[in-house]
Amino acid sequence: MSRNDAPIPLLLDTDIGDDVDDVFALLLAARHPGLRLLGVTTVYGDVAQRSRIARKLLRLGGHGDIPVVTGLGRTLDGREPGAVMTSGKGFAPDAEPPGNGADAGAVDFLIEQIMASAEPPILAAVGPLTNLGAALRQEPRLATRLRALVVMGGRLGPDAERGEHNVNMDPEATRLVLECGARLRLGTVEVTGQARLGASAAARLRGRGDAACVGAADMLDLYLRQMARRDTPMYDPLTLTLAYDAEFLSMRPVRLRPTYAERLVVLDAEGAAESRTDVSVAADSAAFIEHLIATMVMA
Ligand SMILES: [Ca+2]
Repeated sequence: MSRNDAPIPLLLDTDIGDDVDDVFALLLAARHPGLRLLGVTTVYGDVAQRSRIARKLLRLGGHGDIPVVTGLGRTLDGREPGAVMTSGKGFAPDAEPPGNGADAGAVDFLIEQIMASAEPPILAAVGPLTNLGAALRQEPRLATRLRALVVMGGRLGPDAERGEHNVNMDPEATRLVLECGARLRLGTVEVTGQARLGASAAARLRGRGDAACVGAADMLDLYLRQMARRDTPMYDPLTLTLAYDAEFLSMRPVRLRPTYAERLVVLDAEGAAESRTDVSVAADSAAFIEHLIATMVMA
């Protein structure tokens, strides 16, 4: 993007609170100068708590004006996911006063925002695709109103038959998203997982950043302890860069051939000269991690 371009309007749909990478995607979305974050929606499982975590992080960072709207906890086939909350435990209060557009219904919110936006927005999803699937089912014209759909999800390559959490958890929603016809940019798990953040990054964020960065660093440290990991993949924020800049992920146009089963969506991709679907093939992880930290501490 050139310096004079207006920031791209963005909606972010997230399952923040489990894997810690959503925290970094949220702050990147709120802070990257190339983006204008219209709102955040939460999805999958304990969505009320996910919304509280997102609100608290945004508030700590001075972004309390960005609406956070609670979405669907159950999948489209009615399954109620169990509580996990690995990274968000203890971070946000169990209850808080209403306000900030709380609990207005993420599906309606997404439809309103996308249909009303003067500039076609980007919708980025970094959790299971239930909210997006429900919104597309309710308003199929969404697909033509989006500048692009950016999705962290799917697995290609030798282990493709395992699928990937975000696409597996709600196959019907995944089908609605993959078949909607919007321009789709997919950050796949085997590529976006190459970028990892560890304790040294947490220390840098704590040393140079504001209260939101300290909150992110605390959640990262807690997550690393709970998972007994030295570092952890940054699938979501690396995928989010597809909303403003393709510098960190190399993409290729493909025709996707998904296979749907219960809790499993297997992707097969065939190269295409021209396609409205691009998938990630390589990551510049070191450059991305520097970019992520620099953008987070800039505010
Ligand atoms: Ca996520």
